[in-house]
Amino acid sequence: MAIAIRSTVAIAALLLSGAAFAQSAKLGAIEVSDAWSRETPPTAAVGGGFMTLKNTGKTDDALIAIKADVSKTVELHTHIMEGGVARMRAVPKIPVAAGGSTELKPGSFHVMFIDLKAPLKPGTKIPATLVFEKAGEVKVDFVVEAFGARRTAPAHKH
Ligand SMILES: [Cu+2]
Repeated sequence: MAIAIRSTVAIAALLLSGAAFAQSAKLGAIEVSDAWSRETPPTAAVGGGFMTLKNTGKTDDALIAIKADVSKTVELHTHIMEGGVARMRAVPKIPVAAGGSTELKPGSFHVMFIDLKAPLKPGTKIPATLVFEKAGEVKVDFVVEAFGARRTAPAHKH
């Protein structure tokens, strides 16, 4: 019981801090951090997933798929400018260069949860499995944040 209470407090503290959403997973050369999503209105059919992918190895890798039960399908997307209009487009993979990192963020590469089974609620988590070309599968939880809660620029380090 004491443990359950303590962990609830820890989660609340994390949410209130607004910065350190310490969702981190690692497999081989690939590190996944700061996986987050945004709450959706009741009528929304889609939601986005964002995170930072780091490749500490010497070989280029790429995110090639993602599995999650939160929606009927999940796609990898990017944003492109077409005639001055920003559009989303599905991509077969999101590259993570050797020794580099790729940020999935609004207006750029992102994960798209399509045909949500239920609205995404702040404070909940979306369990998912990322599939990399070389590193294989990495499990990660996307933390759902309240709409407007998320910074648009990288967080300051304290
Ligand atoms: Cu999209």
